[in-house]
Amino acid sequence: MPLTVKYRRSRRMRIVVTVLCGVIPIVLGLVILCLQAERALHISTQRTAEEARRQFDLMLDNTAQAARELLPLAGESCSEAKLALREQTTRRPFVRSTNLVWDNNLYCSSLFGDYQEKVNPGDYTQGELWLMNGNPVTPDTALLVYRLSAGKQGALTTLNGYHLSNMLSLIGHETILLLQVGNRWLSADGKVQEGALPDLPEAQNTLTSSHYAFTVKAGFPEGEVWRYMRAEYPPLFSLLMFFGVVSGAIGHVLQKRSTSPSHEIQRALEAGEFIPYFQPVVHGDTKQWSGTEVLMRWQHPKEGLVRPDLFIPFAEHSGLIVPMTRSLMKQTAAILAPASAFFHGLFHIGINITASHCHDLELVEDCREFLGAFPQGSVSLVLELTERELIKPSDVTHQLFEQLHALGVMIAIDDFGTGHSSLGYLRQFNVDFLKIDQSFVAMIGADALSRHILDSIIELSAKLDLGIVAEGVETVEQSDYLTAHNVNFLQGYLYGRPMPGAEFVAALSHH
Ligand code: G
Ligand code: G
Ligand code: MN
Repeated sequence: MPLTVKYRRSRRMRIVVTVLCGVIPIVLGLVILCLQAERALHISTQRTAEEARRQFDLMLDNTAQAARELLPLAGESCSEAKLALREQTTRRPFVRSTNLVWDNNLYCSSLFGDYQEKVNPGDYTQGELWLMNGNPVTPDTALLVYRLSAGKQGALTTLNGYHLSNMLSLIGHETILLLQVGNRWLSADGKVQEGALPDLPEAQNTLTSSHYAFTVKAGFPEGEVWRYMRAEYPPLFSLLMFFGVVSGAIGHVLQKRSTSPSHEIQRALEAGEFIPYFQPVVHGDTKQWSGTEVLMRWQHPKEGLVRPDLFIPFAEHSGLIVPMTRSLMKQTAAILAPASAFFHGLFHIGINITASHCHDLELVEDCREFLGAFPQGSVSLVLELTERELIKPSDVTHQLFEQLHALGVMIAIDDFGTGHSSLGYLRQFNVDFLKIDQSFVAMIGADALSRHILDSIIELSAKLDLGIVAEGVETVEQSDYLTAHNVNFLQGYLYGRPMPGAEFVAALSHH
């Protein structure tokens, strides 16, 4: 049955929606936290790079100042200049050595005095800075050489690499920080390497000095964002989890609340909660059980037994009344067919139908199947159509009622007297029974006028040759009155209340 599949899918759907309600805020929150962590790391590397650039600028200012003071001495003999060279190395904290150059020839050094070495300006980035991996004096310590020249005069001052790598590790104690000069770069471990700066996996920031020919780069190793989140955000993670659970719970509750009546009816139909109750109909003269009206009840798991007035309107509205009635007919056949031996003559079984049953010919098949469940000629199926909402005649309804009659199914107008069906209407649908509404039966013994209306109805049905059933018979007085007026069938609490199938079959076998 398509209803079954639809119901299962929507149940799974509900679980999916609940899980999504819980998971989406958590995922969104994690994404936001991740972006926030990336931003925080980026700000951190930006600050680190700025601070490193500022410190290196200051150190180079100091080194360049030494070179500026010595440049005028270039060309003088080394023995005269060497004291001035040594004074600079002593006075300036970062300067390791100073040298004088004449015509690209290093001829005087603070360390060795007279000296001879070729100077190649091409070694210097922008003719100004050269990052070396050491020199013959200290082969393992990096050096940064600053070159200043004017015509043939030149001065070289060297900055101790120890200070540089120390600065790299102090400023970037949690960050990877690198200093690049030309095609060489220095890391915090004091090693100088050839080539372009490596890419740093997270939050990379590169800054170039506006005063000297160097660049610094700051960044973090792979996975730093996650490490940062784990270190900084545990309280936020707990909060996210809490929101996820609350949101999932709200989603769950809202879905439960938003189940529409028709959805709930669909569920009940699938669960087999709609069951038939049976109220006996007795012969007017003998008071023997001549049949039954099948009345639907909803055995609700929480609400208990629900009366049809409370759910039939919803069932009709959603079109579910058709499969519900089909299920009711199947259950009725299963309950009553095995008891057919207790039927006295032709047993009338009344089933209530509504206008929705008359839109197509499906009902014919349902009735055929129903009758097929009983021994041939043992039952007469009576479809009760309430007078309160009459169906409109059309090609389909004519066909439907013709085929029903061909099957031997009878038609009763239920609650007769409460609506306004014309004689033409009764003839058009080939009506077989009128069920007098219980409000008229209740008038018996009241005033003369009410009794007059009742008498007219009985008279009318006799003239039209229609069977007549009086509903709601509660007293012996009513029963006697109706019998005296030749009402063929009686139904009411006086003879039996609507009862479950097993009880009805048991009572039937005793009558
Ligand atoms: O037995 P009871 O009080 O529950 O019936 C209340 C109303 O519900 C009656 O008008 C009766 O005709 C209607 N009813 C009972 N069972 C069915 C049913 O199976 N189909 C329809 N359409 N109406 C029903
Ligand atoms: O389909 P219909 O409207 O005829 O359904 C009959 C309705 O009348 C059902 O709700 C049934 O429970 C109710 N009923 C049946 N017998 C009596 C009776 O004797 N007195 C009263 N008050 N209600 C009855
Ligand atoms: Mn009825």
